[in-house]
Amino acid sequence: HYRKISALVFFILVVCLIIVLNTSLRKEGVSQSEVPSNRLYTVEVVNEFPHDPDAFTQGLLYAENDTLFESTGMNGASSVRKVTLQTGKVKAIQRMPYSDFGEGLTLLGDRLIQVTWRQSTGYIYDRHNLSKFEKFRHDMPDGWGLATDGKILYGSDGSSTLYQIDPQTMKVVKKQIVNYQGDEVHRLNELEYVYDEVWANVWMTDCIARISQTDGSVLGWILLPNLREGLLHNLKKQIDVLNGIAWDRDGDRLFVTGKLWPKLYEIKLHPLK
Ligand code: DDQ
Ligand code: CA
Repeated sequence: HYRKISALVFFILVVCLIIVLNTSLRKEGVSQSEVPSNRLYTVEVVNEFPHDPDAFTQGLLYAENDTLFESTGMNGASSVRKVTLQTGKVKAIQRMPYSDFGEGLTLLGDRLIQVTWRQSTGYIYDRHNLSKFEKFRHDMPDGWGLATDGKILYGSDGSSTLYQIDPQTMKVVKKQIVNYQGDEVHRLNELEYVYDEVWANVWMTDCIARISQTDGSVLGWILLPNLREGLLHNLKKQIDVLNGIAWDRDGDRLFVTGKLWPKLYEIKLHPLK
């Protein structure tokens, strides 16, 4: 009799254990799918400002006091410039020689660092008067985007690789393959370090990828086709692709523009439901 009861108790215990395990596993499954990863965002334009329609924007960043720094491309039209946000007026400019095609730009301390297209070279300028400090070589195969978290430089070269570069030696110290749910994301272009993530324009798309700097995975996509389409609607002139992300960390303001776009936009993100 005693044996029968203990067998019954054992049986009930096992059933309880199975139920508990089962529900906790299922819970884990549910909460996993509720994690807001791989999210899509649309944008709301909260402000628009004039932008030089002849600027083939390749690098953009916000410094302070409503001042932006911008790098422009095309041989013969490449430059580094200091721009007033509200008016789009160029306050200072350093033109580049015809042989140089300006690309990514970032600011580290007083050093404004720019890479060039197809030459594995770059320049460092004084942020105050844009005078040239030095020319350097880096070991990315090509120069497209540049950004910084204040310590390390992040670089792109048009492939799916996100480079981490030591700002003292300009040597690549780490490489990550940027991927969205396991698939490589190619053509990474202009970069910005935002909210401890690396944001990248994907060349020839109206999308910005929000990349985890820890593992290179894409955490979300910002969809902005309405900006270029809106511009095209009202314009007679040709414009090129969306390119250029700047973040005002103190004011938490986000700015985007494009190559040859007559406007620069301040945007807010909204998760796509
Ligand atoms: N990039 O921004 C994708 C890195 C470069 C875009 C260049 C497009 C214009 C090509 C003009 C060729 C003149 C040498
Ligand atoms: Ca940028």
